[in-house]
Amino acid sequence: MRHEATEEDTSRMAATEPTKIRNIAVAGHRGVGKTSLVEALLFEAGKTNRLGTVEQGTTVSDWDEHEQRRAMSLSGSLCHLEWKDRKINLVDTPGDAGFQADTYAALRVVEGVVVVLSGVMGVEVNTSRVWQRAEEQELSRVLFVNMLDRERADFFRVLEAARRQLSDRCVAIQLPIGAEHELTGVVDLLHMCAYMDPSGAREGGPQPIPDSMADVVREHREKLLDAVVETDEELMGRYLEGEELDADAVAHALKQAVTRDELYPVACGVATKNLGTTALLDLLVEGVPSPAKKGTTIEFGDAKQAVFIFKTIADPFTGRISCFRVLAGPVTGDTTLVDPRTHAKERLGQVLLLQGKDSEPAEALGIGDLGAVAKLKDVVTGDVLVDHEVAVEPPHIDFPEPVMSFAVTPKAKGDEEKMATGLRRLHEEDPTLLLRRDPQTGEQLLSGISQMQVEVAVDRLSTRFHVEVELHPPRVPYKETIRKEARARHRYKKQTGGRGQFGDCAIVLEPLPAEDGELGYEFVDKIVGGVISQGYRPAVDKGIREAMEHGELAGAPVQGVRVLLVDGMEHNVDSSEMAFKIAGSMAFKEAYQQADPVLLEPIMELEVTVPDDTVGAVNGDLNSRRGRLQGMEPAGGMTTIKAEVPMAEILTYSQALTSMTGGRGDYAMHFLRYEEVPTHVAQKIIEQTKKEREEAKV
Ligand SMILES: Nc1nc2c(ncn2[C@@H]2O[C@H](COP(=O)(O)OP(=O)(O)OP(=O)(O)O)[C@@H](O)[C@H]2O)c(=O)[nH]1
Ligand SMILES: [Mg+2]
Repeated sequence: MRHEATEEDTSRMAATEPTKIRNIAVAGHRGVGKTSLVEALLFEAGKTNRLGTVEQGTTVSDWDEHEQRRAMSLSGSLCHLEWKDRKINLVDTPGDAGFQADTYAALRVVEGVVVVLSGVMGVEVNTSRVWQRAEEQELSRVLFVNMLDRERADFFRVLEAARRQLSDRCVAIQLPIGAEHELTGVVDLLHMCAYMDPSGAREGGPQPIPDSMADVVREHREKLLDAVVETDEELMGRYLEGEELDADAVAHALKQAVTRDELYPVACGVATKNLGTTALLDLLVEGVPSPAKKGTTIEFGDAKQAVFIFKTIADPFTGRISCFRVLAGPVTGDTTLVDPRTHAKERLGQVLLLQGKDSEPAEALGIGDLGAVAKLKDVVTGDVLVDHEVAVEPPHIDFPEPVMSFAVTPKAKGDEEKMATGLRRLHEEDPTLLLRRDPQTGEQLLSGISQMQVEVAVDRLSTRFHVEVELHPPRVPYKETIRKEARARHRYKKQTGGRGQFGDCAIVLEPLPAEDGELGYEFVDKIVGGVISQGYRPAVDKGIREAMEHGELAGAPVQGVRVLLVDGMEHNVDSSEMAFKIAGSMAFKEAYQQADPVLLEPIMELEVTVPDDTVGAVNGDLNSRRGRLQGMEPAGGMTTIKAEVPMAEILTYSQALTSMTGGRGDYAMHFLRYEEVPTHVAQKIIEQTKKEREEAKV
């Protein structure tokens, strides 16, 4: 259910009315000019006095030092501007696959998305992903074909690609005048005017459309009108009667169509020259719904005040900053809300408006508005805060799963706690960055979506938390199991003076088939006639479990075993739990050797998306990594390859993929099942373990 704002909600405070707000995420593939576009929009609207650049690290939204060093966005950035009496909140999102957590969270708090495309590359992997997400959230979308000044840029080719690959309801609302280095301006097909290239200055206001454009403008204006009137019966009637439709009437119908996701207008320009921003801003105001029109799907029960936290910035000095959307309000400073997740009261000291890293205090924020607040106690991204406790289900933000892990160690001994604290703070900022201890290997594992994401975390640990750490490939969590039945009997006996030790047990090992893909363990007590008394039998089980923690082949845990305790003997003075535990453990080790033990390894399902011309190389490489091809799906110049690959072979896949595809490849993987390691590979692992054990002994 979408909650719609009513007038009464907003009349109490000097907050911006929901009808006058536009919440827009700027999203798309990596490096298509999203940050540059946000910079240009802020500049055109008079929020800044100069057009910053990504190269020089002077943009409003890439304010973080690591973003500036890498010349790319690493997290979402909240900005706002005023245009034609409307407040436009912009969330600049990162395009890199490793940093999509913020992008996905941002899509929960906006009504509209400006999907930015490169005029050269067109629809790319992350363009489609973002599109898909926006589709799921039923968000209104506007496309912006950027970089039209670049060599080989072609607006019409990209328009066709978008119509083919994203939706056939994409329709041009602007056209470029000229192309590549001869691009001189853009035409606004809605208001039938032109804007000439301001070369980085403010745009100079509407101009007449050059005569040379007459034919192509007529053709595309007709397509636009056809598309718009098709969604509006009344307008269709007037149009068919030959009436000249004015821009307001068309804009009104367009907004309705964009609101209902029936049309996706395609705008264009050059972000770094500030070309196309006036027409785009007009379109955001006139063509994209406000929170009053579209509202939110996030639940807040009957709360009179409610906010949804969509982003957390962790700073060691200023503390935690939480960005939120007002669900019910207005919300002012000095308000106390409650977090139903923790039941804790959270006091909102000062409500802030963010402009990249800068903030200014706001008196009140109304329904639908986006803002921030500092120093909340236990709030995490995804929480809903309300004025009184209501049972609400916090929205599920379907963050991507971490796919790669690195073992992480501090360079200086004793820095373990500092490292863990820093990583916990970074996890608050980016929920897809996880630190956990591998129960099997004991290593601290830092997991994320891409290697770069993990490396950025390491850089941030150094600059923000002053801990230097090292990354290592993690150990593969091997397992061991048995292939056949075996039996053994062990008598543990020490009877030299005083009270001795005596435990004796006979066991049978059997392979235990996996249940739902999980290998288990079962202990079956088959003792008859009480040859071992009841009290000692669990000790045998315990001894066996301990022995199974480190199998004899490669020290990996043993699973998939059923143990039958079939016989034994006890001594009425010398028997003890300890003696039976040792006997159980020894009997297991003896039987295990004869039960045809094998090594198991995790198999991952891998999905690699690469440019068509690299498919051969990528497949060949997967083959050499013991990969098994499951299928290939080409779409729009890219092919998605599905394969099953042993985890051990893709621990360092990202470097290989980058070099094979020139950085244009992308992959994701998840755990599938355990499989037996082929003998020749297993042999090497077993020998390696042996060597390590011997070295450890010396
Ligand atoms: N020629 C040209 N270059 C552009 C244009 N827009 C952006 N660039 C350049 O392209 C590069 C990437 O621009 P960004 O604005 O960082 O792109 P982004 O989409 O924000 O990138 P990520 O946030 O890392 O995904 C920078 O070097 C920009 O200067 C454009 O319209 N024309
Ligand atoms: Mg960016």
